[in-house]
Amino acid sequence: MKIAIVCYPTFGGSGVVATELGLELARRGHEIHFITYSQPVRLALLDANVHYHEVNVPEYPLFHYQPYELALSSKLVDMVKLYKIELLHVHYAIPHAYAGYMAKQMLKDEGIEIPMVTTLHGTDITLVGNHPFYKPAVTFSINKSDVVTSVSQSLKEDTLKLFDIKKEIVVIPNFIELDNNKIDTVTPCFRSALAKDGERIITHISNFRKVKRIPDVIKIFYMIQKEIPAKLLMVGDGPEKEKAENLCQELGIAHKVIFFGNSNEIDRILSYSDLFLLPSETESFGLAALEAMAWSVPVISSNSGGLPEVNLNGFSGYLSNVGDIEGMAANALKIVKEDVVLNQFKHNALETANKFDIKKILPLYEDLYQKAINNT
Ligand code: GMT
Repeated sequence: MKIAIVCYPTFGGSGVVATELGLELARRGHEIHFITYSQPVRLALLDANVHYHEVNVPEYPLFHYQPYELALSSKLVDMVKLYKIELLHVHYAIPHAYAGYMAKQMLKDEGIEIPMVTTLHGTDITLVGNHPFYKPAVTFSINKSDVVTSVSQSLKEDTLKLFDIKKEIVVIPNFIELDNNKIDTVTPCFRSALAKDGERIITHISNFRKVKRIPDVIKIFYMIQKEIPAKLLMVGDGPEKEKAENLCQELGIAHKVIFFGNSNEIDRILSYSDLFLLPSETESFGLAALEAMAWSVPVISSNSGGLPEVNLNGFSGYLSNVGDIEGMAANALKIVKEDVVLNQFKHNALETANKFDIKKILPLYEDLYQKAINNT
């Protein structure tokens, strides 16, 4: 199949999922065209089946806001015609489903019918899309998609609760490439650069937005390090990062916390980690938790959104109510205090991640694409 993938190219779950999906589809022989405003961070263009087309938005002084949707829909029309693309898969409803629908209409005018699959990722529904300023356009473009998927059952339920959706929503969970984990990263000398022998490594990875409850991460770690020797690795960047650094200073733990910023060394960092913290306000899926589990790292998370579908309470880690930092710290200590317990949780985390192996999930998308193309 010839498939166009539209996504956000930045660090962030939906872009990562879209990129990994496209790369695996390309490995399986499909021709993939990424169409976005810059090259997706995890995309290396070394494959004959992978193409990248940049959406350019020329600056014009009259515009206070440059019209990205217009440029994206025009680019989609041009690329569909040029490469005879058979299907559009847009990730994150805003504004991609809207631009995709416009492209479909323009193509229809020229006698070209192309199906559009829209994948809902989370904040496009629960935070941004739900805003009254966007809601009518988001509802419209979801209903006009030929196929709608969501990354968890919980997100499906939220979508049906918040929007007047007439389309069926198919749940296809996010996935992980487990084979990657064979890479030779577990080099003791690197680990010792981060933590001394006997110190546990606790990790958090996110875009440091409010929804991630970054102060909770720091406070949970504060309680952990009072009981056992430990280091906290904070990976990522975003609006809450500076406040987090200040909080570490205030609590007197700055020397035990390393802030990495955005990193391309996620696999290496996770390979050294003993525990992953994700106390988010809401999380439609929690891809970062799954990435941790794929490196045998147990997860302490909140129980909101789709997290209980990924992190199994008492098995791959523990779940607590949002904001229950005492409970999260106590659960964290239950896991990391004793080697024997930690090793059991590590084993369980990997076993749980296996359920989300890309090899199991990808055929679900292929089936869906084929049906959408056949029905067009
Ligand atoms: O909030 C983020 O981490 C970024 C956001 C995105 O779209 O890039 O993540 C959402 O999509 C991810 C991939 O499907 C999910 O794993 C995240 O849980 C979801 N974030 C939220 O729901 C807050």
